[in-house]
Amino acid sequence: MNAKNTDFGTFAQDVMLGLNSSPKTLPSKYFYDAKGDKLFQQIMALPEYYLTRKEYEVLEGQHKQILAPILALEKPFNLVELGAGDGMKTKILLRYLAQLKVEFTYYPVDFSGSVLEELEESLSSEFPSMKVHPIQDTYRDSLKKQVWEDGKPNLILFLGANIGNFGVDEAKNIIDHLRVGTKKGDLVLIGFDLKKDPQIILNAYHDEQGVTREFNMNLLDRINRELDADFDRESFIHWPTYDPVSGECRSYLVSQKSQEVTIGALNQTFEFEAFESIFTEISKKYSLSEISSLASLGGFEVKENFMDSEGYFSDVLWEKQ
Ligand code: AVI
Repeated sequence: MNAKNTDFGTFAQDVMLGLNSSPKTLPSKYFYDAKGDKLFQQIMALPEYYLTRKEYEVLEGQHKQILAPILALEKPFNLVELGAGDGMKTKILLRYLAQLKVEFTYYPVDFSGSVLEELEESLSSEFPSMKVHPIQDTYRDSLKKQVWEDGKPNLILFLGANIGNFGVDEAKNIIDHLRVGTKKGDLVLIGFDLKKDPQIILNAYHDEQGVTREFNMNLLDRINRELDADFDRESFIHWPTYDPVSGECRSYLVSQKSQEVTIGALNQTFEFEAFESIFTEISKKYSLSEISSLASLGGFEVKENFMDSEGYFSDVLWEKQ
């Protein structure tokens, strides 16, 4: 995940806004501090958390077909990745491209400078001659600036079901940025977690070992640590829900009693009624028809849905019209 935000002022302000809202809410981007990053690594290896394994299966089994349209142009191109993270999945594509000795420049975009530094290091040891141009920015601002745009064809990657962590309107807004940030013929590959048996989805966010619970609770720990607060994490429960109509998996932290929490850095005390909740994360699951509507909204045509053998996950390839 790339949405780290360690700016103290912004964090404090977002916590203040979220806990003063009704219902209370906290942005999920703040899950990802050093501890949250480690917990997310553990989540990706959980038996219940199928998303990462399924996307690997897609990329490992179908990378040749995924890259065929950009390779068919027989021209140097740009490979732009929004939210590059550790680049583990992308390396499947990079290895194949390196093997073919085609000319391209890789533009990994990530909000975290340290993530980009680590990625650059690991890329230069595995692919010493690859042209890599890291961009430290948000998805949206990078699409506005398009520093990669030089008239060459672009393949833009947005993997990992990260789009699911945005609400419907925000996801549409990102697609709109993709519309503005691409030209005719450009390709976009987006990872979507698909609607499926609701129990399978719910289990992915309610694992037996309790790692996802820790991940959610880490938000309270982080507020305690960084904003001098006194959340008693034992008095909150991790409560994931899944609505099969909207496809929204939503996670909450529910206060088991009426209590007050003081946040020193905000100089404010927040009241919780018994069983009042804090909404912490959305993880939207999509149907194929919802995905094609999003594509047309951005002026794209679906070229192909690359799915795993069980149809749990899809990396969809869109072409700008
Ligand atoms: C990063 N993102 C796609 C994960 C997801 O599945 O929504 C984050 C996550 N939250 C709980 N478990 C994993």
